[in-house]
Amino acid sequence: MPPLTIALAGNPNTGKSTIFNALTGSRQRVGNWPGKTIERKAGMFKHDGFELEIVDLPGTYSLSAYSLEEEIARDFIIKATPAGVVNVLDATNLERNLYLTTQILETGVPTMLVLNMYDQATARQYRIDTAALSTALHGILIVQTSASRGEGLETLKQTIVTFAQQQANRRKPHGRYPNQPHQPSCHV
Ligand SMILES: Nc1nc2c(ncn2[C@@H]2O[C@H](COP(=O)(O)OP(=O)(O)OP(=O)(O)O)[C@@H](O)[C@H]2O)c(=O)[nH]1
Ligand SMILES: [Mg+2]
Repeated sequence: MPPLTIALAGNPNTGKSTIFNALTGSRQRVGNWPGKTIERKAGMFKHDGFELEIVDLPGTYSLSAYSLEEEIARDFIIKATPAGVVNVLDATNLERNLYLTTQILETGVPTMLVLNMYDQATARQYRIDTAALSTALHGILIVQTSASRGEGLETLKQTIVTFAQQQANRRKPHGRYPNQPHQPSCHV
């Protein structure tokens, strides 16, 4: 089976590429989006025997398709239907960043959140109730990172594997009920 694809999405300058580099290392392919002059980066992420393709989407404030970046991000999420979206947010500016999150969630594509720039949020003495945010978003997986300092990246890698495994199980026929005993079929 080919590896699942996960898209990294978020506002500009939230640390997506820093996270992309940390996840994929040197296993990257750089090109352009078809018909566009904007760079497309994809790479392989391997952790705990699990392999995924990660695509670094251009930074966008929304999926409205008013700009080339928004069109690329929107088309990738809606038309290429990745197995999941890892939405990277700037933890110092959650209110603005969560606008894109709501639009991504509306697409119905499984999503997890990364609250990056956590060092900056801590320096400003912001207190973020991650558990409450997760509950408000129906139990969405959330990880806190300071990617440029390498903080939280191990937890992020582990959580991405958990997230991707959830999506892989959803895609398997009968994957939701692996322990259900075989039911004899009913002949009428
Ligand atoms: N303080 C701090 N800086 C960070 C963190 N993560 C990334 N940065 C810095 O933030 C800047 C932007 O990071 P990028 O990874 O290029 O962000 P991006 O989301 O890919 O940006 P675009 O592709 O332009 O949308 C860089 O200078 C990073 O070093 C973090 O957790 N804390
Ligand atoms: Mg980038």
